[in-house]
Amino acid sequence: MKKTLVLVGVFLAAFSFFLFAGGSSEKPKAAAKPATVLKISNGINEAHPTYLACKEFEKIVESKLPGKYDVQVYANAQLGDDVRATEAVRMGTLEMVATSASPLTGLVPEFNVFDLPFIVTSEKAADAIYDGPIGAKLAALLEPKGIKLLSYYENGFRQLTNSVREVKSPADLKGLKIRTMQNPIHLAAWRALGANPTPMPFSEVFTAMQQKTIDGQENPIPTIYLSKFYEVQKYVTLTGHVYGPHILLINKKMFDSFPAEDQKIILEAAQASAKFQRETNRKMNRDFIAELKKAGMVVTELTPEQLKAFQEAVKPVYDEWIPKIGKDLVAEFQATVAAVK
Ligand code: TK8
Repeated sequence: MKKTLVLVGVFLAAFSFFLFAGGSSEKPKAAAKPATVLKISNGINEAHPTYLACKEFEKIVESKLPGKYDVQVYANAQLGDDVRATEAVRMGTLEMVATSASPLTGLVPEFNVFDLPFIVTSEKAADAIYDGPIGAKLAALLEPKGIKLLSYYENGFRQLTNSVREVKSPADLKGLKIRTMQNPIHLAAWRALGANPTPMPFSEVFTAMQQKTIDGQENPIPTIYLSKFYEVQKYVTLTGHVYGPHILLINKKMFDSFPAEDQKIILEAAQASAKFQRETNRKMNRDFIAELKKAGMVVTELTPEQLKAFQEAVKPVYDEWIPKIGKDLVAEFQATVAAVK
């Protein structure tokens, strides 16, 4: 009986508190600070590992810092393609972007090192670059530009696709109009190979191939498959000519304004999402070759001799670009790759 009374009392007290405090129409005096919105721009669709990893980042940040951050991931270049979204992050009109590094080399020319054809030879070598001193050095170069690099995702080995003919040698490229990223080395390399390259933001590529304003493009297998390029392209050649990173960036001034403990959690979340991203991308990279064949594409593997013809043809690109990127950086990069083999 006594117990029941106590319970009723507690209940009434709670109820009246709710009526007079919670239920009052007046605003509470100390309103909770609204969550800081972190929008992340993505250039590819919701099925791509980079988008999935950004969602992973969202999940970790929001569960470890409840109510403090509201991470929102946008796909399909809704917030701008790589160049525009990165510029927005730099200006502080957008918080974050997951972008290819290649279109940003106007900002930090050293990032061009990734674009030297055939410089990265394996996924393991890529990890050694990303997670070692070179990855850190390149990240530091973005900071004076107002950008903080949170982690290295991967885009992966880029492969050539086209709708005209099977490509087994540079001679087969003659006259083919190939879309490239907005990057000078990519343009130079495809010119050296005999193709007719044209730069274009990723978001315009599918339509350009459909309307045949371009014959082909080059991107990693997961992107080719998930963007349904097989609907408008017949041939894929496993050139693996460039291994590109996707980098997760945030406006530096904003990041610096966060409390130290939040910064730590955000960085850890970025690292954890990168691990997930690379694993997912690598699995898709293996699995989707069969899917492309099923979808009707002709997949051409090059023999070592055939590949050599491509490597020889792009040598002049190295001669021209090593001085611009920095001899020491290129040498350190190559030594890191060689040490992994
Ligand atoms: C997506 C791009 C894409 C890249 C390209 O925003 O542009 O071809 O490979 O992944 O970053």
